[in-house]
Amino acid sequence: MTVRPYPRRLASALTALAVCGGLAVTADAAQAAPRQVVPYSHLVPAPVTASQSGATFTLGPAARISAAGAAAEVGQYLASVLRPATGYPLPVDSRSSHAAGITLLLSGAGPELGDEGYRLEVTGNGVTLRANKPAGLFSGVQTLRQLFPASIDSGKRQRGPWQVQGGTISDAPRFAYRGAMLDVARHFFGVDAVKRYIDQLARYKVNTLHLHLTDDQGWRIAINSWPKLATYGGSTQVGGGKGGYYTQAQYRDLVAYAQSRFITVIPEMDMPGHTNAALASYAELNCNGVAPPLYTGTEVGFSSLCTGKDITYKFLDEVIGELAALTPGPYIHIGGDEAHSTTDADYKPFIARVQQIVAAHGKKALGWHDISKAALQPGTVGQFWGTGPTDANVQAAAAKGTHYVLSPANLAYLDMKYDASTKLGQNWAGYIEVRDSYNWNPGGYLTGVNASQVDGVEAPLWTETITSTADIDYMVFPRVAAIAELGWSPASTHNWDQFKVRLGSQAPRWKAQGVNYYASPQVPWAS
Ligand code: TNX
Repeated sequence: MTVRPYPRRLASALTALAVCGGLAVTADAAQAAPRQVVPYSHLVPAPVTASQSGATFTLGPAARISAAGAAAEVGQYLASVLRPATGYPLPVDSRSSHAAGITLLLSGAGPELGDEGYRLEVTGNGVTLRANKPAGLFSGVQTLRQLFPASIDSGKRQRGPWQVQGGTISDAPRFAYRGAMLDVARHFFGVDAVKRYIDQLARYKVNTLHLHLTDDQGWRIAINSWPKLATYGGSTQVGGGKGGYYTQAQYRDLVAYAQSRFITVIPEMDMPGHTNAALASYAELNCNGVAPPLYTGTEVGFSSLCTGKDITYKFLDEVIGELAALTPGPYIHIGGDEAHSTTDADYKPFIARVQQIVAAHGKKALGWHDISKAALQPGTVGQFWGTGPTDANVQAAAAKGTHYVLSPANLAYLDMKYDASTKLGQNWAGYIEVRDSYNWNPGGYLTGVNASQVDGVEAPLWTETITSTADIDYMVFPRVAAIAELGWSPASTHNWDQFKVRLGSQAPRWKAQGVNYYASPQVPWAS
């Protein structure tokens, strides 16, 4: 097994945690604990409260997982993630208690933990995880995974012992929306790459995957009523490669896979700009009736749907109708960004009408914050991607009650370079080292937007320069863990000096998983 050193300085580090924030950790008990187990101070995201005991639990070859009724699916998931490295059978059944096993219960958690919170209790005899909802058990399972030695994350059998530090953790998220976005339009990524990403996000309690499905360079989802969108509009990508698209069956499979990880998929159809792939596929969508060629460059802002034509709204009604039918989540993302080729006089009524179409299909609209200049319906959410905290249109919309998800491009964008030496990515919003991505407060960031109007955070990965899963890994890790922590952990736990140590402790896990992370010099990486 990978032996994690249990540093002498831990007791003082834990005391510091207890003093500075919501983490109540008993330093004395920590000191008495055996060596070589993962301390609660290494968890990412930081839990609300964590208190270590003197006990240690060892998962043995005869261990069972108890998970009855609605907990059974999470129990099976837990077994499936623990089996490869342990090599143990870990049967899952509904018997109420097991010696030296793991028990998942949908009772006794306490209403303050909400739908996604959990309470984890580890004694010498076993692990008990309680939550109000399966989503909460799933959050707790991610915590438990991080408490096993890092070699638990290997896909191949490793040597134990599989020990877990005893104690109690009580945890629940700060924000309801904790997202990541993947742009599959600039470069297409197939189902397996997206599933891999979903599994990586789930580990850090991210609960929303925004898929940027359409842009100038490609249309990535089959639409039965407008088939050329995918077959022609999806036939290329940035740089001229062959592109691709998801069949509806593949998209449903992705959505179901995400759902099994308690991740909601939000499909984006970007409009009225970023629409060259659609305009190239159907000449009648263009104001002049002429289809432009497919586009494989990286400029933005040159395309627009024809907002004055009736067929545009028939098109949107049919496309949004199919997307809504395929998507169980509450939101359809309508884009709305960088519509530099659409006048304000055309843009505002267009956005008003699109919101009605989305509502008619039973969904709520989410749009890049550019939509704030149009009249927004109650329930429409803006996604802020600016590079500074003050935006007059956002302020005005917020004054009328609009909520926002925060993705400031100079803090949360995963496609910005870390520094001048980063080969991948862009730098129009500046360089974003991991410390920058962590050191801001989503609840208090936007001028004129109350904390109660911030639904959460999202880390977008635009893929103009990203062509492989290794590229995705490199830009996403470690920064997505920082954004995920901002979304989950109480503001009181916010402390870069502690976070960088916890983040550093993830490296052996990423190595065990084969994640191609960026080893930022700001972080003391564990070996
Ligand atoms: C701006 S951010 C865009 C995208 C680009 C990205 C590259 C936003 C809403 N629009 O079209 O891919 O910059 O960083």
